[in-house]
Amino acid sequence: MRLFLALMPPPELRERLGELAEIAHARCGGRRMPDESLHLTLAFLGEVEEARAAELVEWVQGLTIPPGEWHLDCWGGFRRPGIVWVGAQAADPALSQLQGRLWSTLEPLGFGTRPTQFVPHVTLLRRAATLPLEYLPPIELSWFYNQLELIQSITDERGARYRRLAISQS
Ligand code: 2AM
Repeated sequence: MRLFLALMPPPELRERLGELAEIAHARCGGRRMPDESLHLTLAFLGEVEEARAAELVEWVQGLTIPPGEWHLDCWGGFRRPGIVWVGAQAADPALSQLQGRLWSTLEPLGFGTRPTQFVPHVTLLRRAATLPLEYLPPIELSWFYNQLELIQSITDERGARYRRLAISQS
């Protein structure tokens, strides 16, 4: 099964991100991420066997993460897959530390490979036709988090949908 670790936005922020996705979609086209799928990926694990996924569930359920606040203040794009995202201009030391700490456990256990770069972002659109990011409105949002989730990505003919397998301690 295809798994990743992510922060899920609290309801009010999810709604706000959904509105931004709507605005971006009107400008850029492409496929808008459904509100319920909006997230910040901390670690993409790829395909994991079911037995090993059970280990991850147990690990995540016992995990406590330091609470934090992430400030979102910019639009961004990954040109090739036409991804439009929102994120932060400045690096966020707390998020980088959290991501690093997760990979320090995951990598030795053989769960995927630590990426060379970590650009925290929330994908709002995929396969956008154009990326006229300069025409999109300014962003000033705060994301308070204190838990992370282990998510399964299930792909069918309608695209990918996400299922929570585990959540860390609050
Ligand atoms: P994205 O938001 O930039 O597309 C579930 O698929 C999550 O894992 C998505 O948030 C996606 O990031 C990320 N993801 C998917 N495939 C990936 C890959 N090969 N490497 C790193 N992250 C990936």
